[in-house]
Amino acid sequence: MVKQNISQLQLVRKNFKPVLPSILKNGPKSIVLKFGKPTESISDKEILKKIFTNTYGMPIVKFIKGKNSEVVKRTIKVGVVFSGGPAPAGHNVVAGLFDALKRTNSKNKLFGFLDGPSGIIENKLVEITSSMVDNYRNTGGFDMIGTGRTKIETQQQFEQVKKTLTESGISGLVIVGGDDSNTNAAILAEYFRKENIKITVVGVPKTIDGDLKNPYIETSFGFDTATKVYSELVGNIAKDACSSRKYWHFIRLMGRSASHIALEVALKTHPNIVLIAEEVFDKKLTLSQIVDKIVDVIVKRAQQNKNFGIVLLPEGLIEFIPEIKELISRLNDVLAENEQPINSLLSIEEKKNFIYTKLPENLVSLMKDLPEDISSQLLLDRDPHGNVQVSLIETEKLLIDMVKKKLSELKKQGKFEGKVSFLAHFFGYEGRCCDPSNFDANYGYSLGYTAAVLVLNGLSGYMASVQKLIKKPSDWECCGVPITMMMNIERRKGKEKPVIKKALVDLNGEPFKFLQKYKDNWSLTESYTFPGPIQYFGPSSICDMTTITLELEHKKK
Ligand code: FBP
Repeated sequence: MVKQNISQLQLVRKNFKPVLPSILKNGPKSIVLKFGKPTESISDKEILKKIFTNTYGMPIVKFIKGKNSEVVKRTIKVGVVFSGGPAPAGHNVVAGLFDALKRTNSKNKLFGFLDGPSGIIENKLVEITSSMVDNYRNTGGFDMIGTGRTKIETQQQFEQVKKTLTESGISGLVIVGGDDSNTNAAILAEYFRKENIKITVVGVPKTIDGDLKNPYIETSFGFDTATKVYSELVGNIAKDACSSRKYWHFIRLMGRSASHIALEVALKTHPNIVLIAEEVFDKKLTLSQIVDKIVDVIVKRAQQNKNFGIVLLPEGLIEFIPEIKELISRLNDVLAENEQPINSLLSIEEKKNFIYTKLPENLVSLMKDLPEDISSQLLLDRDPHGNVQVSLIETEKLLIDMVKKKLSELKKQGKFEGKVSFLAHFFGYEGRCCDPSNFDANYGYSLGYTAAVLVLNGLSGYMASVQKLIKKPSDWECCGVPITMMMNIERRKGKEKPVIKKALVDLNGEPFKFLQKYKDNWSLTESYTFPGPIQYFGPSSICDMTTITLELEHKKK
């Protein structure tokens, strides 16, 4: 745990009181549950039914007003853990959880597992006190208890988790994480049911990437704040580009698989070019076709004497370019199947040569054609969930490299005359720990409160859900959604695994359609907008607004 030094802004901001949805206002004692019909997973129903024999098909649980004396009767110890990358408002989730538990019974206790899921395995926990919570209200980061990416998957790890929780008398566990971590929550819930152990596991949807969403999870907390931070930075760069008129800025934005961040930032800032990975995949665009498209805009702008511009790309783009997707997928299998021999080789050259012997010829030559840095970055360790660490792959530099080559070819052919300079940027870590926007502060706090209601009522294998998010927070609705409903089977680390399906950018959805309508106009003009920093004080129209994505997605509902 890191000691928190408080800035002037945070001192004032500490007093911000998140607005609760009216259903939560009188606390868990005043909420009764309404159970819906049995549910189904989105696909692979039969396989998932067999894996989740005890928790598959549970109903959605709505919160309605009423007296619930059951939750008051017993005292309960609950553990909370952050899992995966930080996202703004994590501390408000803990605050909401803490306040709801204490309000129900002042003897209820909340414990924080340190440094992510490994804290549960290694039995590292602290009791969360009111002074601790007060210190972190409305602040960014996960530093109150830390986070990590350990995946709880082996039988031994399950047993260690059981030991930690049962020995400390913890009967509720709240996992604050993205799709992989919430998948873990569902697996743990099933394990405890199977073992007949009364421990309730509940998930909270977190990730700046915005890809944990579905009809019940309208957005994950953190997406709003992070995209506001990136939009401010992109707007500032656009202003610089208009002022000095001499650089093309290639800006890679976080978003490991889905391009929601790039799309939202584009809607907020109107860059000349934004690459949406899902569109690239859908249109089966090759790397060189993508480069041609960028070059086309650069050449046209140069003809207008505009040798500057803004290109946005999601970090996940690299995985969606069909030929590279195939390469990564084969590499994943080769790396998983040959862990030992590859680890025993010392130099990257030796590793590459070994891997070439395991790949088909076309992929070997593709890999050899990539710049050295990029092909080496493709071999970096996968995260514990088997994902390529795209935040470490410098796709913006790859594109700049290829664009430069293409422009010099055009120059040689006498088809291009301009002088173009390029700058590469990556915005990711800059946005994950910002103090939450009003939206995220309210949303995170409400999710924490909702998770407490689920835990107090013993609803294991559920994810906290707060809906109707484009309304004012007092009108938001709360419920519990069975995690198995969001699952399907996917190939991970060379094996078929049950996982929550990631929500990619919907090419028929309103946000993408909106982009399509304006992007040609943005490419040749300077239509940039400059969103400026997040505002915490001032008119509600500026301080409380949420994402354009959420507004467009819900405008027709
Ligand atoms: P989560 O899915 O865990 O929320 O993490 C999102 C993210 O910020 C991605 O955008 C990024 O690729 C990744 O984390 C970086 O991971 P790390 O923190 O391990 O470098």
